[in-house]
Amino acid sequence: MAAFKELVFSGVQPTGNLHLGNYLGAIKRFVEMQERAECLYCVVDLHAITLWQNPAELRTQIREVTAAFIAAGIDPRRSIVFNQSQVPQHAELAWIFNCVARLGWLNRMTQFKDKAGKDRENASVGLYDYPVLMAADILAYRATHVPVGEDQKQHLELTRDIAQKFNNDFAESILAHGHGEGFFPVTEPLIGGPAARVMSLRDGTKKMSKSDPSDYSRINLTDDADAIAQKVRKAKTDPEPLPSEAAGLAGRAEADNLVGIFAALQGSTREAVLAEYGGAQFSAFKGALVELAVESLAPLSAEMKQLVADPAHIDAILADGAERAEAIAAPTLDAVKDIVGFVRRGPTLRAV
Ligand code: AQP
Repeated sequence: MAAFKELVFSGVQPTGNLHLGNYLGAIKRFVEMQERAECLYCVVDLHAITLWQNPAELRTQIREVTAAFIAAGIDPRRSIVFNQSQVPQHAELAWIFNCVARLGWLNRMTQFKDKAGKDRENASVGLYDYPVLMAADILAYRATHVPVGEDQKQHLELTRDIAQKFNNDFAESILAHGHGEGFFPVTEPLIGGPAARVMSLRDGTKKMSKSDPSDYSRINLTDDADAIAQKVRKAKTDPEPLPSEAAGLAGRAEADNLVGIFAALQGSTREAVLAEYGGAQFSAFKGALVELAVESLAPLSAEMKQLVADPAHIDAILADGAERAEAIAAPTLDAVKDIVGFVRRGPTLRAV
């Protein structure tokens, strides 16, 4: 396999209020990755429309997610921040990958089953094809690392399968075009930390999610101190005090979740949190959690507010990012077209 330059790609859908799960499982880790490699962070609006979106709200939400990226600490001069629909290579590569991916692979995707629910026949074709577009997002940049929450693990396995099948199916052509062995990297998922799967505050067995009908199930990045305090105080718990060691969280989903959130906000581990709060009642622990969450989220939400008040500035960040993203993706697509056997556009009749 050829050596690939370390490059990070990840995306967030502009489909509603961003919550603590999106922040701790993904965006906070995006910021950390900037120290390590070249990073592309994408507002995946093509993914968003796999479920119907109100057009005016979609535009607002694209700008809000961009603002959240910047407010969280992503530097748009250092990292490439853009929205997917401005870079046509995503959709173009997705089509080619549609012809590489197998139906059987997509039939196994649990997110489609969850989101389509019982009304499968009525789901959009895009929702079914979502993981193929995600593979195109990542591989258009030949990204080597993808930081995501645990819910995206299966989709990343599919990305790896698509990369490997493309490399195998076109092995001779890849070599003939001088690309060495393996045109696409087999991307590494970066899933981990204490908040890889933040759970609902109302039910420790369900993922914290934008689409949960109860606003009390999640902490939104734009919630003020009062809302955060109310939601944490109402969060479901059990009657036992906190254990002193992480093993004692087994079978206590809600306690495990709150301790994981605390650890991720603090940049520590469950063990470190329990070393301090082991034996404490939830009333005391929740008080400390509210304080930590407000202290972490208040500056973020204040900066988000400021940024969204200037949409022209956000649009300029996105335009700049799209230009830089396309400069990487366009040569990849040209090479893919050569490898697949397409005739690329040359001089016109007038010129020959
Ligand atoms: N609960 C979570 N815990 C940890 N990470 C999470 N992510 C999402 N929920 C959690 C991660 O956030 C990134 C962006 O997610 P997304 O908006 O692209 O898609 P999603 O997973 O569909 O997000 P939601 O909020 O849960 O929306 P719905 O309600 O539509 O299902 C990804 O890296 C994701 O792993």
